[in-house]
Amino acid sequence: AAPARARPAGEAPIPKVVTEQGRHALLVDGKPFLVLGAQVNNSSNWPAALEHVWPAIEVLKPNTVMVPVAWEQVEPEEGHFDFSFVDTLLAQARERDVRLILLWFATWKNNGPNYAPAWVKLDNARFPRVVTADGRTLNSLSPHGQATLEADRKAFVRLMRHLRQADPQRTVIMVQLQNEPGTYGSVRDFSPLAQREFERPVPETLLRRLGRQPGTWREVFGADADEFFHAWHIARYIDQVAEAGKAEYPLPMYINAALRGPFNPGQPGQYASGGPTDNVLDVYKAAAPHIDLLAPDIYMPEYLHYTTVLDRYSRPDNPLFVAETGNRGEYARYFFSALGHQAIGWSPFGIDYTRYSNWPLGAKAMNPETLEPFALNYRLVAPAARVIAQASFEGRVHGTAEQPGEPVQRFPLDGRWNAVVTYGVPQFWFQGQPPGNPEPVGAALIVQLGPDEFLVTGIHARVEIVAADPAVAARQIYAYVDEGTYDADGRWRFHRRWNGDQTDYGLNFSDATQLLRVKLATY
Ligand code: N0T
Repeated sequence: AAPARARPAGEAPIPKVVTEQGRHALLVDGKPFLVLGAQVNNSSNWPAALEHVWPAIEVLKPNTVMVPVAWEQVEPEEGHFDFSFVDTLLAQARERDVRLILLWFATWKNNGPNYAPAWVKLDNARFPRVVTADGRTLNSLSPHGQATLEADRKAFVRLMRHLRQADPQRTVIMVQLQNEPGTYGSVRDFSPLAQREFERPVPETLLRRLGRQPGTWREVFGADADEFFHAWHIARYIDQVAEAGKAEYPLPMYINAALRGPFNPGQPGQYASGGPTDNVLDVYKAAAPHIDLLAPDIYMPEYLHYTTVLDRYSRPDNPLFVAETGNRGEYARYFFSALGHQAIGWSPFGIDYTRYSNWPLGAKAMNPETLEPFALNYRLVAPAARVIAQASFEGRVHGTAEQPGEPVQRFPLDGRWNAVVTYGVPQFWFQGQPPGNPEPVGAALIVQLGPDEFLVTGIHARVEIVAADPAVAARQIYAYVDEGTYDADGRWRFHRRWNGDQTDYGLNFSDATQLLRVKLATY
């Protein structure tokens, strides 16, 4: 039978997010793709800034660069569109063979409309802002402004229409809608417009999703009513923008979250109220069916905080994508934790040489030394990225990062085999209590390739794979431990075989770029 909708020869399939059995993949060129990301700084969305972007990209070697496209730059005057920056960016990305994720900075860029055109952000009557309970007007646009929605949506539709015809190569693989939406300083809008809405019954879709009985927002949600209401309306607003954009060009679309603390969240308004924080993910899922995923921006260096956030955003109904993370060295190892949580991608923030630093969130200075631990991640994983993305879709990827004070980590692989990862021991032999690394820089990745075969890599870690059955463990040996890499067509290229000292005391990784194919056996 002929395909339902034939594509012109040479045109690549449109990227999409797929879910099977609660596991996810981002398909690029029709196959699972792992985003090895790099996000540029907030003001690097101009042609003159790009010359300071690429030198950092050449050091880090991501496969995807994340760049803002500001509403103010594409529609400086109402109805007059200018996509010249997008075209420049597309051409330069293609020259460097990287994909792009575009960030639509519009109604909300961290609470405020600073990236909206002057004709929007200076017209409070037409585009109303959030009003607090005590009557103050905040610099955060209200999700209840119909004219605001229409204007944002119209501009976004034009952007997607432009991309559809300017990018048959699918250089752009995903689009972020807004940036860390939500409101600081008030749980919601209390303007008369919003208040009327608040007194209406909770929408049926939301009741069904959460299994609640009908009533007003206050009746149904009690103390959470104000925040859930704001989240619902921001999510509905963004979903309508996404829906219209997808009607032009259905790229995957996501919303990123300014997180609240996983254990001590504080009050909505202290964190971005109405954004996709961990307590309102279900509200967003109900309100925004055109959004493929909700992505955490993780600026919490502490192990339990970081990994708890990964847990909460990696769900059968939500592919994990770490849209931003700090670019300080201590964050680098969490790339492996993200892979262990089935991430479709991960991206440090602030990757360019524009001489800006968001310290203390990130590093004090951006330079090749700062980039090195992140570059090591990508050197290790890039050749196997397609293999990993496919394996992740099938639940065969295990990744972990070093936790201070926990120098030994044990976890099951497939039921037959367990992993033991040890930090801070020498490569040759060792007895006693492992000390952990002087700084917690260690990480490990184990991808199951077959019943007894694994792809293994790591950073400052010793990895052992031990049979779960002690009788098997007593007789286990390596059939082989082969160091090599994958070529561009995904074929394994053998470099050398590890044996003797290199295998007698586990598989010891340093900061060398080493990828192993390990086959276990018993005698
Ligand atoms: C991020 C970035 C950029 C636990 C900060 C993080 C980016 C935005 N916001 O450089 O502005 O566009 O998404 C907010 C983190 C708040 C502090 C959390 C401390």
